Amino acid sequence: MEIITTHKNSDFDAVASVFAATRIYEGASAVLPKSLNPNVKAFISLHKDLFAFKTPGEVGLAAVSRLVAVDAPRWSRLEGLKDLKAKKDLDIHIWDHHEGAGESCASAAFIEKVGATVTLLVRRLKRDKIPITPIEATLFLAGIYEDTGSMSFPSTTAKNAKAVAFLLAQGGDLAIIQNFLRPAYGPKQKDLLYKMLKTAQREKLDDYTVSIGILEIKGHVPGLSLVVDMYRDILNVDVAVGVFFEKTRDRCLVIGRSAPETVDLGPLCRYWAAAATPTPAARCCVM
Ligand SMILES: [Mn+2]
Repeated sequence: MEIITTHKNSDFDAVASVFAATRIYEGASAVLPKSLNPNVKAFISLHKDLFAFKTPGEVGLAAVSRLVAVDAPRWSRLEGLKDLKAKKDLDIHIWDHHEGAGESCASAAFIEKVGATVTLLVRRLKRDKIPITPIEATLFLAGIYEDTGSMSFPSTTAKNAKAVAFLLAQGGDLAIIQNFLRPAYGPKQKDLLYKMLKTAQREKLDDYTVSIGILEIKGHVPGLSLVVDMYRDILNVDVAVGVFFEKTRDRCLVIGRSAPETVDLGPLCRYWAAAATPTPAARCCVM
C-alpha cells in the first residue's frame, strides 16, 4: 500500500500537495493529520465528497510499502506514523520546498527552493498531461497563494507564477480562494506583534540591519509568519527573525524573513533554533 501524507497543523500548501500527489501516485491513499489549520478544514469539509482521505489511525501501517511525504521536512512533523520509521524496506519519496528536508532516507527526493511545495507537483501534472478539475486547480492555487502571500513574499519564484498561470487555465477560482485565505491576523497575532515591537532592537551585522524578536508562546498559534512579515515591514530592517518558544513543551519555532537578495537565513535560523532550546530533547522547526 502507498500512502501520501504531510505535516501536522497542515496549511493549504500541505493539503494541496497531498491531493496533487494522489494524481501522480495512482492508487495511493491520502492521509491527513487530524490537526488541519481551521481555514483548510473549512475548505475540505465543504468539498469532502471530492477530497477523500484517511486519518493516520485508519491506516494499517504494516501494509504500507511506500510513504510519500509532501511539504514535511522531518519525521517529527508527521502525525501518528512514527512506527513506519523503523520499517527497513519502506520506500520513501519526498516532495518539498524546505531546504535540508530529510532526503537522506528517501529513494526519490524532489526538493527545490520554490515558494510552495505544490508548485513542484503541479509542474509534474502539467508535464505528464494529467487532467485536473477546476476545484482541484482551486485547492492547488490556494496552496501557492497562502505560502507565497499571494505571490508577494520574497520566496516567490517564476516557477510559482508558471504554476499559477496553468492552474488558472484549468479553471482555478481566485474568488473562492479569497474566502479562505483571509490573513490569520487577529487579537492573538496583534498581541504577539505588539510584544515583539516593544522590545525590538535593531542591530547592524555586516552591511545589514537585523532585528531578532524572542517570545514565549502557549500552544499552537497560527499566522506567526504573518507576524514576522509585519514585524520586518514596520521596523524596516533587512532581516527579521522571530523565535517563538514553548517552555512547557520544550520546543520552538524560528521564522526568518529577509529582503530580497540579502542573506541566506537558513544558518541564522538554525543557530537560533539551537540557542532557544538547549536541551537535547527539544524540537525545533525552522521556516
Ligand atoms: Mn509549504
